[in-house]
Amino acid sequence: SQSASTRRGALIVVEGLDRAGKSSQCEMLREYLSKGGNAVKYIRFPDRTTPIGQLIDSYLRGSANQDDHSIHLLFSANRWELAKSIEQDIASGTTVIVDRYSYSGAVYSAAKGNPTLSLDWAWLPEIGLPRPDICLFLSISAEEAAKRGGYGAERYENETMQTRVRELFRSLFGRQEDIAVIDAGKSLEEVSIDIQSVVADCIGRLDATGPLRTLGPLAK
Ligand code: ADP
Ligand code: 2DT
Ligand code: MG
Repeated sequence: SQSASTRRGALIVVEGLDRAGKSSQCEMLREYLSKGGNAVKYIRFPDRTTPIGQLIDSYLRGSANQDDHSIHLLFSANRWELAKSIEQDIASGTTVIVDRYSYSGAVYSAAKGNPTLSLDWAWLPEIGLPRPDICLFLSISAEEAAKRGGYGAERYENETMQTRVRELFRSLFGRQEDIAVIDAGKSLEEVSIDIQSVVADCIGRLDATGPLRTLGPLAK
């Protein structure tokens, strides 16, 4: 059980396109916070280890096909199945760093151009999930990303998808709060320092923020 004086952890999400540097920065942030004496966990979505995650993994690798809506709901279910454990960690004082979240969820599905899978439809199953205290969007140009290597073999790792995803991230982030756009075209260390300052600020405001909130509908 939790004592009344336990300060809750922060929910920090890192988002961005392929090769923006999300996983590198999550690891650097984990180390920075941990050295600062914070209890910290680093998780990622999709979590491919659960039964739902294994279906997602097969889909992403191309060894299984799924209806666009069905796979979308599985990605969301994969967050819902971990929601309780995230809430418990936060309540017990652990800061949770999340590599991709609902934002990728809505944007990648909507980028397919399926006429019955709009960004607004895609957002609905995310409503009620733990709401990030801050979402760091690692923004990088297509040119800079290309310098970091070619596309992998997974579904979505192609120019057409990435271009649509970039545009949809922009429109989604115009309709959500607590988004910090980070210039991810700088060096690993420079990006890390920019992230640290935004995160320190977010953690400093936690008492004023109050308890962990839930994701709400998209603004018009
Ligand atoms: P993501 O998780 O967003 O796909 P990664 O962190 O895996 O990105 O980084 C993709 C590649 O780009 C890796 O080879 C990584 O070392 C490199 N990289 C990441 N950040 C930078 C940076 N700021 N400058 C140069 N290379 C980077
Ligand atoms: P990585 O494991 O390399 O990050 O790629 N995706 C992710 C979705 O389509 N919906 C989601 O909800 C999430 C979290 C983005 C995972 C790929 O899966 C996509 C790239
Ligand atoms: Mg990654």
